[in-house]
Amino acid sequence: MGVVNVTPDSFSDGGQYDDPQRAVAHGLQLLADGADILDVGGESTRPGATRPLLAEELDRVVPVIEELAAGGAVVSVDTMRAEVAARAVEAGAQIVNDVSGGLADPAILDVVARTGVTYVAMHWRAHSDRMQQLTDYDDRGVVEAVRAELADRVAAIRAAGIADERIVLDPGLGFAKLPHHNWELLRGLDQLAELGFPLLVGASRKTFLGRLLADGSGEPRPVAEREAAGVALSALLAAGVGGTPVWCLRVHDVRAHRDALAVAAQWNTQNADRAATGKERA
Ligand code: PMM
Repeated sequence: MGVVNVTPDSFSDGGQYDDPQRAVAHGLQLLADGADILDVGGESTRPGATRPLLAEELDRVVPVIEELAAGGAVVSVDTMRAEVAARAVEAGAQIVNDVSGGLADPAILDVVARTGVTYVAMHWRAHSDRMQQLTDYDDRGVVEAVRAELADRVAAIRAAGIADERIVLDPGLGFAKLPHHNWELLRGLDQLAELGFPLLVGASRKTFLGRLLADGSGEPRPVAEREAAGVALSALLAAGVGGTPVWCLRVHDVRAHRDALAVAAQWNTQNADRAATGKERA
């Protein structure tokens, strides 16, 4: 999944594609680079961000989705608002990617149920101005807590009439998480997969990677210089190192992450071949 942020203020690429034509051109480039899905968003969720008005969000995403979907792309809309989801689906989006998992605007679940699109529900606790005050995961630990909170969201999603085959779950890296929480979640993906749904992971360019690569004085690595660490992580996740290959990786530099997927696929093929040969011998 390639990211098309039509925002002036996203932490990863804010302001680069906030004009619709530039956003469409970027989406087409991501497709050429090997993206299967384009995730078009008009609201920045960086820590501390203030929300755009509904009209602003619509103006940002609808024309971009219309054009990309008309060209045949599988488009996902990254929104927490029911109205934006409805208009995006009308414009051709086939997936609603809701970072709030239906908590910010519960009516979004009715839109998804009515339109029959796929729904990505991310683990979330509050809007960006407040989320980093909500990083307490008590004695259960972050993996158990996120699993339980996602299970609650699944119950609400099912109650709205959305079929299991259309639900995807996401641990929400960087959302109400401290750096070590993100690593624990990545190591615990198999426990989240036990809920029975495909997993989407968005690690690309996030702060926990910047902190991992901090310089000697503790200054995090700038956003634009975190790509290689994200690519390494994609290779591990795609190879299923944590026990569960993820269904979808949400990334900015699609070409580099595609290379990581090629490495992971080759790795897994060779392992499968060796296992088969071993069986024949046995
Ligand atoms: N992260 C961001 C935005 N949308 N959607 C999903 N499903 N998962 C994520 O981790 C996620 C998301 C924030 O990152 P950005 O500023 O790079 O878009």
